[in-house]
Amino acid sequence: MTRSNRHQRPGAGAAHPSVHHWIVGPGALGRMLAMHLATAHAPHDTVTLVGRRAMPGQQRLITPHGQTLSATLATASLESLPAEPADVIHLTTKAYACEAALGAIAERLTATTPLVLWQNGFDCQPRITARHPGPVLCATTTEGAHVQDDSQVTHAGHGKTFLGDLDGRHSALATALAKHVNAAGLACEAVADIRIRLWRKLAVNAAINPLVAQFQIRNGQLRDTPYRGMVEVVIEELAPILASERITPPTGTGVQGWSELVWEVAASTANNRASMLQDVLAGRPTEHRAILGPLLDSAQRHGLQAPTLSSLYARLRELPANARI
Ligand code: KPL
Repeated sequence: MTRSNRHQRPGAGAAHPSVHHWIVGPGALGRMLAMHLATAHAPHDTVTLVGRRAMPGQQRLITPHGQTLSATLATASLESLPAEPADVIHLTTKAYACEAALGAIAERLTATTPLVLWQNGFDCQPRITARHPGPVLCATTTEGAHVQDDSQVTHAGHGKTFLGDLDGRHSALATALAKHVNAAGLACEAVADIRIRLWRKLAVNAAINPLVAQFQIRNGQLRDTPYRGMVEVVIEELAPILASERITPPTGTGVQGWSELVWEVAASTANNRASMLQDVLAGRPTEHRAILGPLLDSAQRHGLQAPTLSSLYARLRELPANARI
């Protein structure tokens, strides 16, 4: 891996600035991103992978074509942060761990350090955008990855990443950073409507994740009886809440538009174990607060009924760590 001393904030003017990325959160997404940025041929970005504990530097990525990519990454822990400052910090933790991770690196943030939030849902993103003095970008991705062990991650399938900021002030930075992610081999586009895109993914996650976690089934099985009807009930509750947030489905309108999107994702990820199911099976906390919380808060603000979403939320909240549903 080439290390350049021409570190520069992306979007700061140079034709091909080399950027030092800190990736905080060495789960499947974080390590998949780190491996791509570290092994890309151009630009010669550098990467440090930061976790609660330092991960092994020698990492492997199994590509969607079954090849094994190996690289030695710089790694660090939250207790012993990298000496070299970050040009950009990617937070790739689970949604519920994001703000604690940010707190742990607070002393190393400057008023201009760009943050990229890769979390599911729509919970920490507006709070961090309001609080961090520097630019905050949000990312939403359909890249599929899962952890094998501390040294190996499988990149199950290529998807697409969208990047943008919630207050519309950092589009040049989003465009510059999208170039780095593209150059690293991950399709990425800077967009002006990231809020809509985050909510759309939240809608899909809300319709799929709690049910597959509860019944311990793969996404595609939701198309079968009796699960299909349960998904449709969730979609009927989601649609008016999303409309009250002025979030439209990508095609069609209302219940029919959201239904099309959800069934399209259930079909294209039919063989997947959704992230929430993986969390439940591994005894980890789930992202129910980030995914269902904003919908329930919005329903309450707008006087809408959401009994099914409330009971899915309550069931996931009650789940003790290390217990299965
Ligand atoms: O994003 C996902 C997840 O697992 O969290 C879906 C779209 C449900 C794919 O599995």
